[in-house]
Amino acid sequence: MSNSKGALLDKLRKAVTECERDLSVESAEAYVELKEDPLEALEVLTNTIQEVGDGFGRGELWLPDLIGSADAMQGAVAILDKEIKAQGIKKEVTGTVVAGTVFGDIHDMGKTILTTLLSASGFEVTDLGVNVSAQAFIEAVKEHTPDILAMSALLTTTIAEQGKVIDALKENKLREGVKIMVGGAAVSEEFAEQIGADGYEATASGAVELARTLIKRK
Ligand code: B12
Repeated sequence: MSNSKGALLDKLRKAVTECERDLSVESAEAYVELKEDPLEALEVLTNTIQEVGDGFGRGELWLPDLIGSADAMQGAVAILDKEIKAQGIKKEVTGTVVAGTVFGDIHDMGKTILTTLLSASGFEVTDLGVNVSAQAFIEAVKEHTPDILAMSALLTTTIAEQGKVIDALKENKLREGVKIMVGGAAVSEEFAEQIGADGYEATASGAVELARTLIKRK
């Protein structure tokens, strides 16, 4: 197979579907060497892992398939992330963000793509990682006084945590000082409004635009 852009995107698709981490890493490296847009490759990877997730949801695939596909995807994401960060290195700081995936949830990739794009767009980001308790979010808001708090949740059983964090911020009299954006596959615009977040976006690039808008409203 050639190493044209189209062929590499096909290889990335195949690598995630067939749980081939080495192929994923090699293809991402070759893609970056071509100087093609890393966001396009991330979009292909995201769509492919979602298809894998749908197969799992329908009972056609098993947890080891999900783990293998996620592992393969992470190999490529790390390389594309590095490239995006390198491209955004000289940007001025436009605002500060504390981000994390909520308690009970270990889904990492969407949150990591989000923090990478925010960093590349000039935001100073503190990434708290995954499975972040409401208390840990509160401590981080106290410590870093960010412009924006960004929370990710992928499970219908963990989205309520986002509301809990907002309530805890109110109890600690910290809510007024910070804009809150929420996202992740299980979250919707309607849910975001219901819990009193300041914004929701379905994609990480949309989230960067949202972050810029929220900063202007501060
Ligand atoms: C990969 C994956 C895993 C991997 C995660 C690996 C890792 N290190 O992240 C592993 C195998 C560990 C895993 C585990 C589980 N998973 Co899972 N997983 C997925 C899968 C296939 C893809 C998620 C992903 O990474 N997508 C790619 C990223 C780039 O997309 P994203 O996260 O949605 O993020 C994008 C946007 O949402 C947005 N975004 C993300 N965060 C934020 C935040 C803000 C503020 C904003 C504005 C935007 C934003 O930007 C991102 C880029 O555009 C999804 C399927 C799906 N459709 O989402 C299932 C899925 C989420 N998992 C599911 C399940 C059930 C589980 C398990 C419970 C399985 C089990 N029986 O153990 C466990 C739960 C573990 C836990 N406690 O968290 C279900 C959830 C069902 C539900 N309704 O709750 C799904 C939907 C699969 C399915 N169809 O059944 N999973």
